[in-house]
Amino acid sequence: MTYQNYSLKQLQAIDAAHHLHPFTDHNELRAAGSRMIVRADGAYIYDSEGNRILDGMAGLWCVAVGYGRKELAEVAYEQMLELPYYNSFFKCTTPTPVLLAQKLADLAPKNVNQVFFGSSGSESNDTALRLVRHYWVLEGEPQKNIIISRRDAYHGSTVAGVSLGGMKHMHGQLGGAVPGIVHVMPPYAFENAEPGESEEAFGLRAAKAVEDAILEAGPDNVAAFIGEPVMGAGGVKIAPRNYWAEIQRICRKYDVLLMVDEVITGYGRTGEWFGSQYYGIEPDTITTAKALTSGYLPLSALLVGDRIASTLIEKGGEFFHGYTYSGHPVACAVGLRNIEIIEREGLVERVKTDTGPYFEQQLRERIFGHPLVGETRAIGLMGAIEIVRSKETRERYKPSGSAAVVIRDHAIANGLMLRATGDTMILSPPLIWTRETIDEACDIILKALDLAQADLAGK
Ligand code: PXG
Repeated sequence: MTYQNYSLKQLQAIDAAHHLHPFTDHNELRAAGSRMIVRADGAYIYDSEGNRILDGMAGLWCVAVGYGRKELAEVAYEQMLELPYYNSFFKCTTPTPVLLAQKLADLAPKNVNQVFFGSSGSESNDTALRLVRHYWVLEGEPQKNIIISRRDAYHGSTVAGVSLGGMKHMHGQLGGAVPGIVHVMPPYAFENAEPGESEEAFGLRAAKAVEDAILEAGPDNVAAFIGEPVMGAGGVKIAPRNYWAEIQRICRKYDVLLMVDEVITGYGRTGEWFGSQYYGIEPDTITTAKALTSGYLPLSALLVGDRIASTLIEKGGEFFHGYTYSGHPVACAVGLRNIEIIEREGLVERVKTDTGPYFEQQLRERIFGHPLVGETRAIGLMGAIEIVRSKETRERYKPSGSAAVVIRDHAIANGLMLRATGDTMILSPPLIWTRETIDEACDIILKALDLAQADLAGK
């Protein structure tokens, strides 16, 4: 029996009876009923009521090549018939993870040549944390185990992911984080720069917060720094241009490993294959997931730099870590073909030279002028719109986050799916978007802003 035999109301009732959604107020959802997305094609998703919605979030930052790619379905089908599953434990492996690892090593910064597979970004951040701490044990410095992260960082929802992340509300529900993780100021100029402070000065000050934390803990106790090249779920917070080079300099100075989380920025989003390349850094670990398969199947890959890899291989013995689905043959087959599509269609280059700059320009020239907007910013196809009550003072509507939700709901009702996080609207569309799609999205955003302005009058 297929879902088409059920009415929306029936599906919503079954959903309420049995299905716990992620990041959800379950009581509130049960009162409202969920939105049922039933199919998708290219840049559009369709709900059960027949509404066509332009997907400004690429699913959840992942559907890089857009929906309805027959060749991804075919490659999965063929691999399932040939070999649906075998593991990579006990000196075995299968062909597709081998070839995908080679491909990723090829695309990654030149110091990064090894790959450890998982099924989600959270899992791969667990791998990264374990690997980095294991590295220092192998190097004879087991006390070097503190990790420096940033407030508002998102590194996943497992215990290690939440601990690495800097989301206060998530820490509050953890009942005890993984010990030894310290959080410092994020490089978020819109809220954290002093009046009159230049972008460059703020970039140096935000990087200095990392250096201060290293010095406070004692460099001999610090294993690594972790950060997203662009903070995604935290609100598309784009660091000043000089921040990452400075972070790398500080890490090298104190012999601290550099871990980057490219679960969102990996595979073309910034207009380079990796955000690390955009910022010209050579990290020791790069966590990736999402666009690796364009979300068609779950797959993540921790890319491991030569420094850690050579110690692991030469001094390691057995590293007691791995997942049933590490190197899943079907997911890796889809990953390989997905990357082939991105290459064949020149999507990374197109984001870099055409759609990315156009997106930034349209946000600035068309959206920034609206009275509710305090700032727009974008990098590649990743953008943010800051919602304010006063453009001049950057005062926000109260309670925090209330205005952005109104705008989001108007945008969805008018045919554009986008996110509200706190007081920031977020866009992270499929890399197949064209200038025309960007125009269409901006038209809807402007309409939603106007409607919200009327709703918010007097608030
Ligand atoms: N790191 C980063 C940078 C992420 O964005 C993860 C790790 C965890 O990946 P998995 O595959 O375990 O979910 C993510 C995931 C949001 C949102 O609200 C963002 C993510 C996941 C769910 C919601 O923007 N990013």
